[in-house]
Amino acid sequence: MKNYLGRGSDNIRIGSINQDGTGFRELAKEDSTPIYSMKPDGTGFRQIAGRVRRGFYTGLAAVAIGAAALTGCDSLFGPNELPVAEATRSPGEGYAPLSVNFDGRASYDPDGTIEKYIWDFGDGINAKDSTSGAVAEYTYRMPGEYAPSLTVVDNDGDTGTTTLESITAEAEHQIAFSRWDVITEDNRDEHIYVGDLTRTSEGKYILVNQKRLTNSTQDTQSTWSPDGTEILFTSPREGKFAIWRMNADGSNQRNISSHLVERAMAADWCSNGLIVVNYNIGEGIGIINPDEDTFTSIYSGDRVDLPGWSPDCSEIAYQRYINGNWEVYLMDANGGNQRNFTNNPAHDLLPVWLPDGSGVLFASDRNTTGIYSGEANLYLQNLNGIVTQLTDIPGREIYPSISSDGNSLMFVRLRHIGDATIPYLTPMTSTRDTTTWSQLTTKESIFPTFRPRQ
Ligand SMILES: [Ca+2]
Ligand SMILES: [Ca+2]
Ligand SMILES: [Ca+2]
Repeated sequence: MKNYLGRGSDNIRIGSINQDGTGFRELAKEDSTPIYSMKPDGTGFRQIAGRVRRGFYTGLAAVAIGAAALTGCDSLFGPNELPVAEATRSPGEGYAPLSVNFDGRASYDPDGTIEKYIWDFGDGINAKDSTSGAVAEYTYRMPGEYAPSLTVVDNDGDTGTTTLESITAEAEHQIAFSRWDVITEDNRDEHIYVGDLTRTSEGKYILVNQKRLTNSTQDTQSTWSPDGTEILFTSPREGKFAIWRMNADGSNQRNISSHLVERAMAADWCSNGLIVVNYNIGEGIGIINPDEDTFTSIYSGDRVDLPGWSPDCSEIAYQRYINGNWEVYLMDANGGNQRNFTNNPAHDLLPVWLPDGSGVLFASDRNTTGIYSGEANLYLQNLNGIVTQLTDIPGREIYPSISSDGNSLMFVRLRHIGDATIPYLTPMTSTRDTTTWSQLTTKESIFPTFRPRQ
């Protein structure tokens, strides 16, 4: 509604009317010619005759008042000047959940007052009108980039909007994993996914922004390039198992091993550019140099699996089946100096190096009823031989992965034989306190691996 001037027979009447001239509502009446101003609701009535200011033409207005009807009277008060929205946000980036403070107090209205602040936080969850006030606070739980905006409403009901500088809520952890999407008695349809970890309001990690990267069946054993921009995985999509390489967004998927070596699996990519693999389905270990497109066998003849580089690329941990049980072994990068790391009648397997190279994590059924009856726990053994049991709960905790900072341990848990394997995360400082564990998803998934952080 705008202010317009209405004309009475012998006095000046000021009121509001609709744009089409109907609905006159008197706001004030005076007997003589001075010009007055007031707020649209009729308050703040004051004489302004003789004062010339923007939108006021006292002489013209007097003529118009005396001679004209409604048309043209708009110029008496002038068109409403639009309010101006100005706002800042802080911080502009950080790990999700990211709490951000918004400040719109610099907003103003040139000819009136701001009656309302409408924040749109830009995530589609908190829609307009969800909050108002010149300042606001909002927590972004989902990792992503956001473009928040502020709309201010003035005392005439008109609006002004500004888009703030963008906000980046980064994922504290990004992971790759294999997910079983279709499970039948004869078939498991397994695909490579990536996703972000964020935290719930209770502080538990949860998997969000899941994205499926591959479409063939039996894509598994995903692992990251050292810089986190690419992913390797094992797939039999061309008939035989092979190592496949793709960008972290799933593009440019190609077989990098079949022309070099038979049936390569379980790749691990070191910062020197070399990829160690298992080949011939557990009968050897070799190294692919992807830049030179070459393969070198460094070990053959035994039942071995899951080779993994030490962080400095000088050694390889692997699991070897010997004397009726699995052991974790170490060897030099050229295959020399093979030696026991574990030496225990139980099954010791799935080795993963600590990020500082001071020890190796593995799963073992020592002190349980046995891995093939569904029991295993995670252990850490330092290079000096000291063993620490990390998990102690019924069921199998297997496929460990550790974050680049060494603070978070991810693994899958199988409660009972035949049950689903579900990924969990625990702080390394409280691996035996299951109240600190986060169940990341309810979907059956294996081989969860942290994206390396530089
Ligand atoms: Ca205004
Ligand atoms: Ca053993
Ligand atoms: Ca256990």
